[in-house]
Amino acid sequence: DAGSKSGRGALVVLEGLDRSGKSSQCARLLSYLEGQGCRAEGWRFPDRGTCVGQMISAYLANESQLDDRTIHLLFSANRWEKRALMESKLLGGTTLIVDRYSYSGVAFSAAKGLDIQWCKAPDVGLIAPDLVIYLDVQPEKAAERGGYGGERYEKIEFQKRVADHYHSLRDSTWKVVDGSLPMETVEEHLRELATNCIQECQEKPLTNLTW
Ligand code: Z5A
Ligand code: MG
Repeated sequence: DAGSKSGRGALVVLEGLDRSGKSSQCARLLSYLEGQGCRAEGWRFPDRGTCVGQMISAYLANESQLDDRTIHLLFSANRWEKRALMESKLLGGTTLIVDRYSYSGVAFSAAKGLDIQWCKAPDVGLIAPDLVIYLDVQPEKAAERGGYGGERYEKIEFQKRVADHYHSLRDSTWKVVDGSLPMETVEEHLRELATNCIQECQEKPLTNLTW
């Protein structure tokens, strides 16, 4: 059938500091890919729609208090509860454009002072992305953008520590894009990166995250 002939879908993750433009770019990339006739879905983490996601959402809105390790494990559990569906979508030929993933999990918790190896451990065995696009924006620049300051973590000093940890997580699947460029320019870069990735990984097996 057409699905197996065209191979598996790609797992494309967008990462970056708060207000770096991830959600805007995910939406633009998704509509571009759909317009090209590519089967694609937009996902995001945290997925606030599940029971675990609702606990995370309350925590982020400062409506509940949770120990740092507890919330870390909830963020990871929120990815694990979507793993089986993620795998079947990818194998069925659907490309997933994912707004934040395990790198957010590690970078934010490590920025609070938790041990980085401890932070990585619960995500070992999740599906490894084919491409991680990091939208690089200075924390000061990001803070000038709309909507900043509402939720927990939206403080410049904290964001700087998050940026340092993101830096230490970069591997061969990462592409860094200057997120301070105009939205349309960023969008052009992402189209090219995603299109190449989707073509290249069609025949590659899925792999698991090992860090
Ligand atoms: N978190 C965690 O701790 N552990 C985990 O495992 C995970 C997450 C998965 C909520 O995430 C929090 O959870 C987050 C990390 C933590 N920390 N905080 N706070 P979230 O994904 O739900 O966060 P969000 O509320 O969706 O927003 P965001 O990610 O911070 O923003 P964004 O998606 O990167 O940016 P945007 O909404 O697309 O754009 C922001 C504004 O900038 C908007 O007004 C745009 O019009 C503008 N913008 C965007 N691009 C540009 C350019 N190129 N030029 C000028 N202006 C622009
Ligand atoms: Mg967002």
